[in-house]
Amino acid sequence: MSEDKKPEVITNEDGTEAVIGATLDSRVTKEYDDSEIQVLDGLEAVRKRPGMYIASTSSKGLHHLVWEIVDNGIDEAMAGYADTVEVTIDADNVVSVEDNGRGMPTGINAKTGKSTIETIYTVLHAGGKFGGGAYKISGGLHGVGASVVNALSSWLEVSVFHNGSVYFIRFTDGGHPEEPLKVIGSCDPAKHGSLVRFKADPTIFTETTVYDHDTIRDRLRQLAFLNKGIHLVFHDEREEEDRKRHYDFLFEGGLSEYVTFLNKNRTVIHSEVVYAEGYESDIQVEVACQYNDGYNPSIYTFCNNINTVEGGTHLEGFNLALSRVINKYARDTKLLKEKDENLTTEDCREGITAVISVKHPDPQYEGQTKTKLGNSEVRKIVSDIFGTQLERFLLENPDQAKLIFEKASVASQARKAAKKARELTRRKSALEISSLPGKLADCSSKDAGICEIYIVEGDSAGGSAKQGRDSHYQAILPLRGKILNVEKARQARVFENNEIRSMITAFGCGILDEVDTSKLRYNKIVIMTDADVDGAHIRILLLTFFYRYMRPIIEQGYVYIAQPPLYKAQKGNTVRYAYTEGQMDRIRAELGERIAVQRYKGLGEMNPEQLWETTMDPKNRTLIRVTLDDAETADEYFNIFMGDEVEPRKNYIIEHAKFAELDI
Ligand code: 28F
Repeated sequence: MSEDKKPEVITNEDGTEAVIGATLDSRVTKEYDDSEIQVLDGLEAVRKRPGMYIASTSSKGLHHLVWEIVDNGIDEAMAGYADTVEVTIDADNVVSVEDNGRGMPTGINAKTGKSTIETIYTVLHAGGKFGGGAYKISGGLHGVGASVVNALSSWLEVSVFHNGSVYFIRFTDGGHPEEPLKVIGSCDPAKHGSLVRFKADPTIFTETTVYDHDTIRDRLRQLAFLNKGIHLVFHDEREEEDRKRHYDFLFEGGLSEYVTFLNKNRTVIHSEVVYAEGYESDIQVEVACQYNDGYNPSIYTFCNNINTVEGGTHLEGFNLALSRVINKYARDTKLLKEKDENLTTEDCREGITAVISVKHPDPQYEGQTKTKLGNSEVRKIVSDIFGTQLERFLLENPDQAKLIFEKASVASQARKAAKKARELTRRKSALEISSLPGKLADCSSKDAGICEIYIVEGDSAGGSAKQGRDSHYQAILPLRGKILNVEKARQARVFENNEIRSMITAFGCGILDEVDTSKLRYNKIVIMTDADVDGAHIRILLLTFFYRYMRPIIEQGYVYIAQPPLYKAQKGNTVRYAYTEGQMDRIRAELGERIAVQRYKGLGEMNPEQLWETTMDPKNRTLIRVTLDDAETADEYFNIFMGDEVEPRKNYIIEHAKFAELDI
């Protein structure tokens, strides 16, 4: 880590200059004036079609409300005017967000004739992001504006603390002000900032208005890592036993601490985190990385605090610098001999944990989910700033440099071996139909749009599934015993594994960077395992394989988990199945005492008809779709479950006793 390093101007190879070891001062020189707001539209449209503004009205959309208001506080903090953003969730799921910034402007807006605050909260797209001028850098992808939050709230209150006065306005029923903004009292003249409280409208968020503690905690912690020096405080005032519910996240080390956090359950191969920061033009860059003994890279990229899951030019700049600098260092120090080939980027990324964050005044996003950074100038800026500081790290820490080189060098040898193994697999799959695995009971339809494949644990359950299925569109692939833990195996071994080869050929979509989901032979890939700990383990092994080798099939929602029943209850001719303990209790209450209850220990105990009826028949079955909201969380799960460290795994299972129902 760079301790007390002085900022310094470096000259890049092409003569351009960058400042390293310093944070860009992103204050704007121009003062905001109350006329700078564009007036576009009213809030009714938002209530009519909330989906157009917040993507969904499910739990995800509900959390968007919080992110929007938090982002506004963070913007004020990023601009250098606030150092704390505090989030509180009250017992009744009322959210409060407060910052200690300048306080929103309390004057009158020339165009609307109303207070700026009323304008910001009632006019669609009114705000610095669209009006321009208030902030150089603005976080948040949605940028839907505070007015959308207001529109979708039963009530919302804004308080501003400024020059000893408390300004206040309250909106009800989707954004109608009760009264204009007014001073309602006085406060300590030293106090300044903005406070927003709101209650999500349950008639809009019909699924739930209950916030998820972990989701909010994780995002606030992430924001604290991404914005060093800013406190992100979280109070969850809702009742919950045995749980710590207050957090104050503050990371002076920024991304350096983020990488340490991400590597906490891993074995690192060198002691210090490589850290780089600097800026060029108006673009701020921060990068940290450290290698562990694993085989997969875990690289997270951000632009303006948004997780750019599809990568982009900042990631490209990082990749370029990483291999360029490591190869140059290895050549200069004769670790790489003249006859040796260069290490590839992939070699240099094996086992790396890295976080890349850029802050850009005018980000352009591309890609399917608009989470790929497109600004081309960023590539070189990241490459220059990270490259310079990585090179220094290697020169100043020769012992660690050697460990890093050796890691990449072993990866390079393994890559060459893996290539041979992959070519074998590929040749096999090129033979198409004839090479489909022998164990696969394929379906007769070739229409991928209706076809499903059940991955079933064990031959006996596989037998029942084969007999019970609708063979027109349901294929069965039985797996024997536990499958390989790909988290602990190199590619070469992964591709030698028979169960894994079977899946690759059966699915037909390819692997790694060659995955093409349009070639999938099935529209649903269903994991069907016993409802016990072993079943859960096999499931997580399968998901780990999909996550590491076929991530798009998870991202695009092709993977499902079947839910076999836990109990069969019978009274006379009435047969009922229970999939949870709670359901069983209800069935007991309904059918009364004299009932025969069978507890299923495994799928194998069900006859083919029962298995069809309870778990495979689209009319009755429940499939859980596996989703991947947040790669970091998923990565953490897979690492905890599949990594070497036993303690975190134990703790995790204790903490999440119901992990069998985990919806990753
Ligand atoms: C709890 C959420 O929303 N904090 C905010 C400010 C400060 C200013 C501002 C906000 C200009 C054009 C909008 C103050 N003084 N926390 C927050 N703190 N907005 S939001 O300006 C309003 C923008 O449209 C502010 C001087 N300049 C800006």
